[in-house]
Amino acid sequence: MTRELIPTDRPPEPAGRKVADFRPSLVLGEHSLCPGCGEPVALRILLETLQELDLVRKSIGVVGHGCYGSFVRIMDVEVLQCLHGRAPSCATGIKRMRPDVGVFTLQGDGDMVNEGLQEVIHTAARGENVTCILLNNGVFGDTGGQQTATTVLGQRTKTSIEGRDARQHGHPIAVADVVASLDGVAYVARGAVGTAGSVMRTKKMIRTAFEAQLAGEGFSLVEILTMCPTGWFVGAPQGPDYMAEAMERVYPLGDLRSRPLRRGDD
Ligand SMILES: Cc1ncc(C[n+]2csc(CCOP(=O)(O)OP(=O)(O)O)c2C)c(N)n1
Ligand code: SF4
Ligand SMILES: [Mg+2]
Repeated sequence: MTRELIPTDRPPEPAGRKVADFRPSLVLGEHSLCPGCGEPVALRILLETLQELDLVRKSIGVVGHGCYGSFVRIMDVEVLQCLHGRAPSCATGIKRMRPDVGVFTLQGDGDMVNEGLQEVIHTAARGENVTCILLNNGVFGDTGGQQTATTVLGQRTKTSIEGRDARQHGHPIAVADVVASLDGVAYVARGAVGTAGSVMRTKKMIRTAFEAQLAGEGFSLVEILTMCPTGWFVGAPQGPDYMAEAMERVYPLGDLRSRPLRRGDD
């Protein structure tokens, strides 16, 4: 088959923007995360939201321990890193001392749902006016891909190589659903970063969570499903499909608790 070529009378223009130009302006250097990892995408939409809400110099982040910790030294926002799982308690203290700033946590599933489950539940039940961001990839990525409390049944991990089995390992904990059931909670949602559409919807969720905090409505949580091809034993290009088939079935996307309607909202 012969291909018809489109005639041109001049050499191509150089690209208006190169891939490197798309780095968010609040990221000052290189990170060390794997190709195909979903965490940098989640970080990007979080940072863009801070910029869009004019919160960059009026916010403090509390970061847990996980692969996303690679961003602590290169994110141009105020952050502190606390003990594994303890971010919601540190955020509580900061917000009570500085109610004028936006306070958020950045935690993985191992950090929030294993090491620090009681922290997030109590912080939510107290209705602390902070925003927690959970990056859920179903593994302890940073330490080699071990099973966490959110690993779905049948999922292979370094410590459940035959797949998670409910009789041996118990059932996964859907922490966002638990938190959404508590009084004192203003907004809970679950998004993902596997497709362009889900990235945009998740960014809107992050914005809604911060808006709830700025309006003083109480606790907000956004869970973000993120690809971890390294920990899932799949190639980087297969990450989004694996996530949709294995995780989104168990953790459906969408709002789990909507902000209360206020006068003039509808
Ligand atoms: C008290 C304590 N236990 C264990 C560790 C080791 N550790 C550091 S990062 C990490 C994995 C975190 O996994 P997750 O929160 O899911 O983040 P991910 O790396 O998957 O993004 C663990 C277990 C630690 N630093 N402190
Ligand atoms: S191990 Fe997983 S979570 Fe960690 S950087 Fe690699 S892909 Fe991302
Ligand atoms: Mg994890």
